[in-house]
Amino acid sequence: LESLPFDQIYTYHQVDTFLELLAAAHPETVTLVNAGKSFEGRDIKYIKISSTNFEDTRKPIVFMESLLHAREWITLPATLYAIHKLVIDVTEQDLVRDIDWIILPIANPDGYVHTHGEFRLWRKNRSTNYGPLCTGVDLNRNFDVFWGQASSNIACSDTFHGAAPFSEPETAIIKTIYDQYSSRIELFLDIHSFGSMILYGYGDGSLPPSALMLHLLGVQMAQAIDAVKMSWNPNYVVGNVALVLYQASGSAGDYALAVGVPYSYTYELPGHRFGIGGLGFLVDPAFIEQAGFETWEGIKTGARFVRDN
Ligand code: ING
Ligand code: ZN
Repeated sequence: LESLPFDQIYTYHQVDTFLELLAAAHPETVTLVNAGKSFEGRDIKYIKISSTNFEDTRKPIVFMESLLHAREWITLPATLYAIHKLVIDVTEQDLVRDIDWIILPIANPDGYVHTHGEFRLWRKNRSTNYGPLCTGVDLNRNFDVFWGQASSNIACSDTFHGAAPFSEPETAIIKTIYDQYSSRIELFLDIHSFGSMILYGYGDGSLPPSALMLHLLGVQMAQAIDAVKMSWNPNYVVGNVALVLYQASGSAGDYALAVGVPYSYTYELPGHRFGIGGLGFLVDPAFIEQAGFETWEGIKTGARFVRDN
């Protein structure tokens, strides 16, 4: 299991085992970090990929994360594909030599486990701190940026923002990554689905001073993906999240911008080819490897851009 076939969706435990074996087999480049526990007590682990065994502060860090939303299954193999290309089948040496990578494949393990069997379309975490009736906080509304302004204060809502910024262990863990590395993180990619979009902040529709550059790199990443995408999928749409999609506060992507990460994007990978409505979250096994392959084109483009600029 040190290398994964790309035609299936892996469980939390399979991914956990994969990461352990990967780190053991590649001690010179991969460090596995157990960053803390989810609400239900599962380990939240990320890997750091680096060609040096010390913190080379001259190197940029690319930080990417997936499954902040439990039902967005296609995002996991896309992230595992990137890990595969950075550790196992390294065809682009420069990406490992010049850049350090922090990759968190399962940001919301409790929610993800819940989608296997219990409730396939679950989105939030599994916090039971908000009364007996409704479970879960939308982790992509729980970050400390415009918190509570464009999200729900109703626990039953799918966009419930929680009691306070970083009230949830899953988001607090991501915050600690920023606290540790924010000055070196040049690119943050939060991988979601679905919609074939590359979105940037802010979620209230206001534009950061870097908006033109954010858009420029967004378009370059989108073009790289579109060049190899399935013909039946639409071209990626690039833009400010509130203008392209809807207003949203407290997101991971906005938080990255707010703490000074210059390039921060939320990818919305393509939905199921025949899925309408919520069925867009379902995964076509025939598309899994393609999703990884095409998304990797966007990731590479972003990584090289922040290295070279
Ligand atoms: N979409 C994102 C969501 O959290 C988003 C859209 C992107 C919101 C960036 C805020 C910032 O609702 C999905 N599919 O989760
Ligand atoms: Zn999402």
